[in-house]
Amino acid sequence: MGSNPMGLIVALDSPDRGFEGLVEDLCGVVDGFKLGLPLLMGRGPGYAAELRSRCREGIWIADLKLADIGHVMKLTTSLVVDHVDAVIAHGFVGVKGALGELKEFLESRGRKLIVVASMSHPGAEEVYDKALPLILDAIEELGPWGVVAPATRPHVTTSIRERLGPRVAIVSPGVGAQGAEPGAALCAGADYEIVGRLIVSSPDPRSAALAVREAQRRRLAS
Ligand code: 3DU
Repeated sequence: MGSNPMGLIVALDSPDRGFEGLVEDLCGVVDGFKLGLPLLMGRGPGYAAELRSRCREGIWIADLKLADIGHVMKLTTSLVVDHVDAVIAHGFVGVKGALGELKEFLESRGRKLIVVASMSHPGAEEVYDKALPLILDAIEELGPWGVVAPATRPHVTTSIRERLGPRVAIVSPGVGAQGAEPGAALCAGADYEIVGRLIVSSPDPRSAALAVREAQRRRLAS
């Protein structure tokens, strides 16, 4: 990866607001959009198609945070697979009968799998970090397009990059509302930073996104 050293993906989560205008404003300014479960459940999976019709550029990700047997993960994914480029699933469910089946399904539809390797909230230290070596074993065996790694704990992101090498895409949430500075995860080895509230809750999301980009650039240059 590393083809876009300043990747920025915007997280759209709230089920209570329409994001059509925001997507149009940010189209071409950011590298993609991540649609959260509250939004997809509240508005319905077809809302992904509605939003995407407002911006044909960038990567569109359904953040379903799947954690089930392969059969059920495929059923869930089938509701949005035509409208997005990639789907996020948890890594701890393992490959056999779970992520392996999901990956095969997604690839048969020309879509990408992104697997959570670790998370950005403080509780990730309680379980996720302890299980990280096992989760990375599963990810190595699986070979997904991308993984999720925390911007809030850049040393974890760096260790994931070192272990998995340059070919996997690392997407990194936790910038802004969760405390990480723009650019911190990119410096730690991520390809894309995921930013939600810092941008979508701003009165001027386009200016906020441009400010994040500028902060990423400065941080990478320092
Ligand atoms: O904190 P923000 O508003 O920037 O949103 C972060 C987004 O990233 C949100 O959609 C959340 O579901 C997702 N995410 C994490 O915050 C932490 C993770 O470990 C994985 C995904």
